[in-house]
Amino acid sequence: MQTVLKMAHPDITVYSEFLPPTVCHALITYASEHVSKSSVVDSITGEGVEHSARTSSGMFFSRGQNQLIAAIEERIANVTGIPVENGEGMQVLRYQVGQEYRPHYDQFDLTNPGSTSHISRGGQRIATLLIYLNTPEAGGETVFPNANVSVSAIQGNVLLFRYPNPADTPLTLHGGNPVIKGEKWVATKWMRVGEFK
Ligand code: PD2
Ligand code: ZN
Repeated sequence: MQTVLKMAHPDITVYSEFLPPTVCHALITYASEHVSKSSVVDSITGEGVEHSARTSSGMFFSRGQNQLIAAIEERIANVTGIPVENGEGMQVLRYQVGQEYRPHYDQFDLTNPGSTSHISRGGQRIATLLIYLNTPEAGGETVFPNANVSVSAIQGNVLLFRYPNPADTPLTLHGGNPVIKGEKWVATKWMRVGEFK
């Protein structure tokens, strides 16, 4: 594993070769049998709803679902310094041509009534870690439009960004660019300030 990008504001790190291609491939193979349309959190009810801003498909692993997932979670805890218990279940996303995740914040908006039920399970999110499971032929970069940063999806690479400080919020706006050619597979881990139950 090597650090290929590190910046302070926003707090972003990119590592290469976090996972070997064989493991990336195994995750894609398993997930491709289990994906369904992705959702976003409804601001009023807090429930997951389909939305044009997020057109991928995905599936969730529960924490420690099997030995492989537990080993990856252990590695994530080592790299981030955030305990395994603070992580939400790992999500694997598939983006086909034209699919995207428009710019958003991963932290919950505390002014939305729909955030209450999410906050009750471990508090606010403080960090996001994305593992790129394949390399799309074109497109699919993760972008931070307010910071002018674009991270290419490269198999095995990891993007970690932290947002513990509300003052950094505008800079952590981020999105997944539409895939132009091929597919994009990515594993997402959202981490909380406390234990996620
Ligand atoms: O897949 C991405 O590049 C992406 C972009 C923005 C994923 C997420 N957000 C996420 O899972 O929160
Ligand atoms: Zn996000």
